[in-house]
Amino acid sequence: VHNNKKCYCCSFEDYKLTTEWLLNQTSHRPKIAVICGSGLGLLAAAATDKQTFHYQDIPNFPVSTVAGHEGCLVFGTIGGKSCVFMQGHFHLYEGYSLCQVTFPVRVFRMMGVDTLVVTNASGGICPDFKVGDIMIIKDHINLPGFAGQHPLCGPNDERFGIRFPCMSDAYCKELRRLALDISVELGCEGFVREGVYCMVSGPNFETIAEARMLMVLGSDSVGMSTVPEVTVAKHCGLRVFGLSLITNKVSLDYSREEKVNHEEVLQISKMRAEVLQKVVTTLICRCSQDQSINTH
Ligand SMILES: *[C@@H]1O[C@H](CO)[C@@H](O)[C@H](O)[C@H]1NC(C)=O
Ligand SMILES: CC(=O)N[C@H]1CO[C@H](CO)[C@@H](O)[C@@H]1O
Repeated sequence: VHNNKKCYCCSFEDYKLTTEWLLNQTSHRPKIAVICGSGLGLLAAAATDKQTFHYQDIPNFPVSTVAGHEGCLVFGTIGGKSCVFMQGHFHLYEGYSLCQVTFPVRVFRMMGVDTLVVTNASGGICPDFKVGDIMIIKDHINLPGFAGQHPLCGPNDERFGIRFPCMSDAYCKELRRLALDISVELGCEGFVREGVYCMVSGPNFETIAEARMLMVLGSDSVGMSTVPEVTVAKHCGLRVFGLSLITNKVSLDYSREEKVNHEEVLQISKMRAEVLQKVVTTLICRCSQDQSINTH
């Protein structure tokens, strides 16, 4: 019974009700949805004509339990494009089911969104990465998924997508290229990288042995979120673009006493978070809404 609930807690009607409710409350008809990672709330600040909904007021929406993590859905316009921003998202380690974690993604799809932008913070595993680097997510490793913690477990609802979705092109190549072009124009290509994001459930950080394993598996960075949302987005046909801010270096070496200057780390993260937000807003302004770019 427990397993059933975990895998199949939201029906099509649940998503539909939430979608209808939101469309009734706002005249925005967003094509782009942005999941704002921690410290990246400014993404929504760049928008005009804003309309904000607290998660607790939206029917069926999961509510953030963490104190000081207020959740809001913000509708707004950037560069003439209607967008919706999620400020505050849900993690497996907080005890949410994967169905709750990914609930907003299907609602976005039903509202008419065609592009999902995910942003987050992660720990750098690739030895070349430095704190403050911005990683364009090229691909991911769904480690919890390997162990059956997968958002698409359970009966498949064909109205959202097919039973066995392809994941080999989860992160849109055109948008990745556009982001690289934008980073050159903004003069920040020196700290913009591309890499593979690996998801772990958390909440503890990796042991050294685990971190070494993740490196051997081909991970460039590690974090505790994002992959379930991307998986569900790809399943229902959304185009996905992801950026991850490297906020720390994962320890890979027993002999090294990492002396981290936390002050410095916080400062550089804050500075680079602003650059990341600039890249995303420019990308939103520039990206083509033509779905045909997605069909190769
Ligand atoms: C949306 O508005 C329509 C028309 O006013 C109403 O019939 C419907 O019940 C509303 N739906 C929700 C979920 O609020
Ligand atoms: C670091 C990481 O992997 N995940 C972060 C993603 O963003 C949320 C907040 O939006 C943080 O709480 C997570 O720690």
